[in-house]
Amino acid sequence: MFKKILIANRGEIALRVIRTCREMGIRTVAVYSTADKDSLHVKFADEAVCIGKPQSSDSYLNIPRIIAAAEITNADAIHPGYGFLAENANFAEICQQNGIKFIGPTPEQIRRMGDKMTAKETMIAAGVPVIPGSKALLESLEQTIEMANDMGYPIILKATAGGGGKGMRVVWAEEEVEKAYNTAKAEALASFKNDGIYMEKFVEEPRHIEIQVAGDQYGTVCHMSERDCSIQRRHQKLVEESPSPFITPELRQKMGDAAKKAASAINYEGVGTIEFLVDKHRNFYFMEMNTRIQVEHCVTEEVINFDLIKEQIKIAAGIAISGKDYEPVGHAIECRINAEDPFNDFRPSPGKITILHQPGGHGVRVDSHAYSGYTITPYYDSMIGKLITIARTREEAIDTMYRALSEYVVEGVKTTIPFHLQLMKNEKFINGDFNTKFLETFDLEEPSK
Ligand code: MV4
Repeated sequence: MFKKILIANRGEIALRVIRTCREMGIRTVAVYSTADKDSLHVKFADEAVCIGKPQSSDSYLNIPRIIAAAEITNADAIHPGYGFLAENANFAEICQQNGIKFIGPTPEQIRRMGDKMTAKETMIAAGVPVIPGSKALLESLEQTIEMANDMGYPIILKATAGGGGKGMRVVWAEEEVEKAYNTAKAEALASFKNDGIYMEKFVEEPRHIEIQVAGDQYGTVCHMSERDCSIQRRHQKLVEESPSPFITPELRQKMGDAAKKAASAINYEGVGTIEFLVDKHRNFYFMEMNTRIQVEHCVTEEVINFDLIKEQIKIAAGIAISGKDYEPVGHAIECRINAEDPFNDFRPSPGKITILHQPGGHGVRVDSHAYSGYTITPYYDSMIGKLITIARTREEAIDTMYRALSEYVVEGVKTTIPFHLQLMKNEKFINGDFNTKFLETFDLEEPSK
């Protein structure tokens, strides 16, 4: 087992990894930017190394400085968390070249899934259902128009280097193809230095349902059920839950089997997530694979009663997994508590948290790096914490969430708490009647003055 793990991240996920390392008797090294010198991950780690100025490119994205920090502290592994370098194949490769174990998949596996057209081709070959569309990157405007006319509208153009919504264009009629083709390509080039785009039939009002998987170094894979992440706003998830209110045991087994096929196809090692789009007829299609631990991993942990960070570390250390799949027991919901103003277009609201009281009690988990006096800086994401509730039924998990949200006190910055309070009382949400377009028409009631 590793003796010392460096965490190449910050915030709640750095703290989350430190907690599991403590339980496993593994020493920890925090790295931090000057903006984070008072952060809890710095205080809770056994050692801490300042790696630069606040800007991510000077600190959490600076590969030479992170490798240097690992070398001077003698760390034998690096946990990348999520975001930053978590899906950077070059970083994983540089760790490898320096004799430091990257806790995650191999550089080849990251690359294979990072290019969306390649990932899709891999899934077709493995027999995983994908959204009907072009079999390769689009070659010209003429070819694109012809293909779109054959396929029938609406269609969607996507950047192969994209993911998470960037470089996407929906096209409803032939007259719009040219503009969409040109702007999608230009946006892809500007964002990713890669203008490759492909076409799919546009699935209207889908759900975003993802399956958590794990694979070890010996080819064994398992699935750990689904998370429903349909409650999003501009590709930012706000609420996630497991199990999905839309999924039947039969569909769970089918999607779980497809997810395992996907992971097996690349001999995936580590924990990962297969994202599916699910249409209103419960047809499901592979969308992307995330080759990292995700923000919302906690809801899965709570319904399968299992530490996914511990599993990542064990897999990286070469320990075999059992191969049995995990069924959800009870229901878990996560609300992301961000320093954003829900009454002002969710605009970031950085600043000092003057008073913080986090909820507790039966069925409540809070993963947060914040404390009274902590400052949310404008340099990184605006998450203050994740509030997770666990109960025997979805109804009870919603009731517990409403109660816990009501106890949450954050003063000094605006937060998403008022939004979540209203969502927990929304009839459609309560009935499980929602899809990825839900928040576009959600009527947030202004607070009474
Ligand atoms: C789609 C789609 C409909 N049809 N593909 C958004 C992010 C990227 N991962 C893929 N996305 C979508 N791809 C087809 N063929 C709708 C979306 C989409 C979406 C997907 C999941 C969650 C929220 C979303 C919000 C808008 C669009």
